[in-house]
Amino acid sequence: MAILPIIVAPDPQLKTISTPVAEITDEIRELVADMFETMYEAPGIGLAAIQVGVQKRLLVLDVVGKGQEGEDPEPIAIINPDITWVSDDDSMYEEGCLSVPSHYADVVRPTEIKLSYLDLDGEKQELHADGLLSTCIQHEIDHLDGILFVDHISALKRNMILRKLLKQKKMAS
Ligand code: K1U
Ligand code: ZN
Repeated sequence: MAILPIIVAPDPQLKTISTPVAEITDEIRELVADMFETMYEAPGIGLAAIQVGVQKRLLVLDVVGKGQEGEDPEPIAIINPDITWVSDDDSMYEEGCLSVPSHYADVVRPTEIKLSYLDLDGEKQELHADGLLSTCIQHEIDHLDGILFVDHISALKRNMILRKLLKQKKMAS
């Protein structure tokens, strides 16, 4: 297993639309294992493949363990997700992102969702999610469509955050 470098915004790769996984191979299983290790080490509660430079519709999450000691991990790997239903009511959550480090903002999303996806055995699964799980899944699926949580906030706040990140990148290079 390996800890993979996480791409930080602004970066054109984070704006790309990822393509469906055609076949669940050993290479995909190895990528998933590396993504879990990267997510827990960060620490984070989710990670999309594009954040580690792989343009595939694949994400991992664990909102139970939250990367903290004393909590039993509940890792979920989600391949080719398809949101089939969203609730009429919305919820607000202060989101963060490993690709937008040290910045947080309130984002409004549907409270509950239903989705179908493939698990690592290629079996179709259905999931009804609410609370943080629902928020995190929607955030990660946004990544697969080239959308960051800052795209849900005002242009003024977004540009301020992205400008700061760009300045940090320039200073580090
Ligand atoms: O970069 C990512 O997509 C992961 C992101 C997921 C997320 C967080 C909050 C709302 C929606 C989606 C993170 O994991 S940011 C870090 C974080 O939230 C966290 C880290 C350690 C413990 C608890 C939370
Ligand atoms: Zn993110």
